[in-house]
Amino acid sequence: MAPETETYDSGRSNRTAAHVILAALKRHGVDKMFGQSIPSQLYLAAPEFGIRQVSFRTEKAGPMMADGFARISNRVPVVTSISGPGAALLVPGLGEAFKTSIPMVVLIQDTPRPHTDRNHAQDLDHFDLLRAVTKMVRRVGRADRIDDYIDMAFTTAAGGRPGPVALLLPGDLFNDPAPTTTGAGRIASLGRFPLDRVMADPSAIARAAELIAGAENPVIVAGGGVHVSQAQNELARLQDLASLPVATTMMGKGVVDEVHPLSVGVVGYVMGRQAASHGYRAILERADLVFLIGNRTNQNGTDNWSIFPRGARFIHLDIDGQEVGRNYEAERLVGDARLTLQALNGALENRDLSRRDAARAGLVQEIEAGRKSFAIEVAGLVGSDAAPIRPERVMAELESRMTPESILVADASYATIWAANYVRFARVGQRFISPRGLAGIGWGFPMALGAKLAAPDAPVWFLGGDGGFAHSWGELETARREGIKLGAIILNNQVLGYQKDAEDIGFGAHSTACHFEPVDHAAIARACGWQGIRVEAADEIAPALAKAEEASVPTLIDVISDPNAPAPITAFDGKLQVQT
Ligand SMILES: Cc1ncc(C[n+]2csc(CCOP(=O)(O)OP(=O)(O)O)c2C)c(N)n1
Ligand SMILES: [Mg+2]
Repeated sequence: MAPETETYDSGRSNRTAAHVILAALKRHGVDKMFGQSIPSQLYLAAPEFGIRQVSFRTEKAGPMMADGFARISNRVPVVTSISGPGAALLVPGLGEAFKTSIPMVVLIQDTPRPHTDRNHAQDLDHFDLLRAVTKMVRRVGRADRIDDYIDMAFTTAAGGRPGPVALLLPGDLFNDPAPTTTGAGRIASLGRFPLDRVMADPSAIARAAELIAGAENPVIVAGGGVHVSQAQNELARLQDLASLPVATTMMGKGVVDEVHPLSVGVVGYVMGRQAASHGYRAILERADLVFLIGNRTNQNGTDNWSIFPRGARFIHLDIDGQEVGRNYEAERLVGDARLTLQALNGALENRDLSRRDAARAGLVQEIEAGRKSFAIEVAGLVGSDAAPIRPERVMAELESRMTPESILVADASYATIWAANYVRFARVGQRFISPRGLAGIGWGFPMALGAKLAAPDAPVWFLGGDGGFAHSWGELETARREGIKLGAIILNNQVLGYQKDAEDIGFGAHSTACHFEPVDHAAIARACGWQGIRVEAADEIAPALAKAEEASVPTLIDVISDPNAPAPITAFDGKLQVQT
């Protein structure tokens, strides 16, 4: 006989489809849903199932908070929304999650079944709306299929290459009586990712081991897929076993210990003069073998597909075979990174690695020399007392407060680049989160709220520009209401910095949108119940960070920062001499 499950008590006549949905979610380990009251029937019944609502002020924050939560917890979050306007506001966050392979299940209250295609108040074609930003969209037409569809949604979101899935639930469905058959006996709990670990072809793994053992100048470039797969320890083992220099993309930052003697930091479009990886271009340029792991080989991660030499061979390990060979013809390792690296390490243990062993001392020396010259190059900036404040100084102060457990979330624009270059992560698997899927400004703050929900005991810092933060001010109150305590640092340079600098370089002028009127973010924060601290002098940064740590409420530090401080983007090098 099928085991009894806690799905719902089908014997009670007042049970509805809403209860069936909640029981299925509970079975998948869901204990919170990101939403704003709708679908009401779900939220009103949710406490019965031990599921609570995490609400927000702007619906676009929902999937962004869920994204931050998923990246830290490796759990599949659930987001809910109303049809039409609410669904439209899901698109930006879903787009980010789709591009960066972060799963979530989105439940959208859709037009009631009797009203389809009659210009119902908030009707939209949700299939077309969501097609570009989801792995799957389905409409659930009958209460007796709810468990089928919820299970399918979790399987699709968390399986293979993870990503968002949307279920459209007609508004009248929630009140349908619970069918007596559905769900009974189901025990599958599918709310974690990666859902199914599959290993790459063993013969391809053997060939990869041979290539690595025989290469003169191999290099690993690890991406966010290593975090998704939780393959950090296997990568660390590979780095040491085969004495491989390991670089990461922005998404991959933290997958290796960045102070390990064989770690070269973040590479890609940020290798300009004052970048931490500036001195390591040679390691990439002379590579005869590039091992890409969980790496989309996207524009920024490859600096316009320019950082690898033409003659290099590639090994590419990814869960999505479509990514393998997209930009570089490669030995194909299609599978889960953790499982495949375990097997690869096993294969390498049985090989002659004397060539790799012999290369180690030279590499360690080269990497150490790069670190030293970086430290000399940026000493004046990280120690700068200038006002307005240099972002590099802010980063140095922040780095000194980071613990191995700290999570740093940076918004798009320069904040990501400052953090990636100037805050080194000295722990395997430490987390840096940044919206690199669409590189949209304004995603970072809600992501930070979600990250803190996933790791309530970890210190969480958010770093963002003033332009991007204006996209998400509304969520300040959310943090207070939900009891989310974090530190937010705003680089208040009164300008769309990256945008302005790119226009100045590209066109010799910038548009009128780039400069803002002064904004007092500390006052905005205080108005929402935060501790708000304005910092105008460099020596005020450290005390402000300490106050943030000590406070019982979240703290915003509004740093009046230098508008003429371009981040070390390679393409910007030496091109912004005159800055106005
Ligand atoms: C949603 C969105 N719109 C536009 C852009 C283009 N963009 C890239 S950086 C940037 C400026 C961001 O300014 P701010 O957040 O103040 O950061 P700063 O560069 O000044 O540190 C803009 C508008 C973007 N990335 N995302
Ligand atoms: Mg700015």
